[in-house]
Amino acid sequence: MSEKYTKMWEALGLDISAHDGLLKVLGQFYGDIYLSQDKRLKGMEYMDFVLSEVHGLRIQELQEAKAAGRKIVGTFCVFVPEELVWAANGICVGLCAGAEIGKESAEKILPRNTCALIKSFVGFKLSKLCPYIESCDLVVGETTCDGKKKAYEIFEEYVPLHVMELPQMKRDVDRDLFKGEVLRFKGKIEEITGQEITASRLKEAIRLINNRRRVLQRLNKLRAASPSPISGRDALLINQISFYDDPPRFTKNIEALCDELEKRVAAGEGIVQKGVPRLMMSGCPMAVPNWKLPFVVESSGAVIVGEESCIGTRNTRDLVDEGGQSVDEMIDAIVDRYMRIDCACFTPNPERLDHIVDMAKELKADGVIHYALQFCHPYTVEAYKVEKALEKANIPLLKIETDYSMEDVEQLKTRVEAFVEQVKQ
Ligand code: BJ8
Repeated sequence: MSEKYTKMWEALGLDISAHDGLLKVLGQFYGDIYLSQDKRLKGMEYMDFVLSEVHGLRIQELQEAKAAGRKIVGTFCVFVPEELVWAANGICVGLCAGAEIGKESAEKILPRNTCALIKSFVGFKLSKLCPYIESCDLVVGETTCDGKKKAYEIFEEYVPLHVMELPQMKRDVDRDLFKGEVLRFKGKIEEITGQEITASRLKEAIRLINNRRRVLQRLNKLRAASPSPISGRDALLINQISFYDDPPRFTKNIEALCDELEKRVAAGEGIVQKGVPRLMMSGCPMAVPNWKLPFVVESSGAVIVGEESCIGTRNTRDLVDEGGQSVDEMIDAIVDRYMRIDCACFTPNPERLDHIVDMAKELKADGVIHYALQFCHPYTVEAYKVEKALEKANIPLLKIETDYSMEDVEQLKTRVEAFVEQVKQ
């Protein structure tokens, strides 16, 4: 891919030699973790292709769209209502932040005890490694955790940034605050695109994004079968790619993959034997290429059957009601849908505990692994309540705190293997 796209990357201002290094590591990592799997679905070839072109073809598509006058909007949080971007003929891309490659640069301006996700997006920008950030006409931040909130104050020196204020609670007054912020975001999007968000365009955008959520819901239902018909790694990858691929093309390809899954489930075939321990992940989002823990889990004799995470069911569980006719009604429907997100940044956050327990039961999970990035206060602190809720439901839990480095892989493996043995009994 490298030579073919070098000119484009140079034009975007990337550090070409560091970027080549990143792609090389990513390719090796992908080969070891993904291509080495047995009994993979044919439909995963599309994902392999998309990932192999992650900084190539998709970026080229974005450049072509920009040349045709469309605007690119990058986000870091599932709280940003992307429907508004698509309704203004913009393109929304989730900026990934799942690698530690720019960590040293990030630590020059951020404290070392900042979570890996924040260091990653700052590091990618400072090290000139991410063609997505460089393609963005606008980056959207949000006041979720303190780490992100304060990092955006610095980040705005480097990118055109719009920060949405998000509530911390879910009272009527908080909904009003969020609605005000959604309207302010709508205004910003209309300003940068020069396009008015009309009722018909917004309706279409709501359907577009709902359809992508629907197909991921279908995938989640199918993978709940026993034996599990798809590896957790592959399902995570599909969720990760959903953040930056073209929505209609993605939806079409995942429908085809689900058709294949359906046949597998009907035939009683699995990616693993029946009886292999089924584990559910819960916690912080795992952005591309953060595949460390899923790989450790699935090479320790277990299979992952679901992710209670923003790169997982938190982003796909709820649809925007499609019944609204006017822009006002549709904005209300968007606000209602997004206010149901149960991020640990909320206080109190009992919905998340219920979701975890319900999901673990529905998936017939033998145990839950709570995954938190080091220094992430919302999730590490909330893990206490998660533990109590699962204890009450008699579901075993393993709490993991880690980052993006490979240094703790052996230690993680030992702990996960012991947990797998425990849930087998
Ligand atoms: S809605 S989970 S995507 S904020 S891991 S940066 S919380 S210190 S990512 Fe998130 Fe939106 Fe919530 Fe989802 Fe802070 Fe924690 Fe780091 Fe985090």
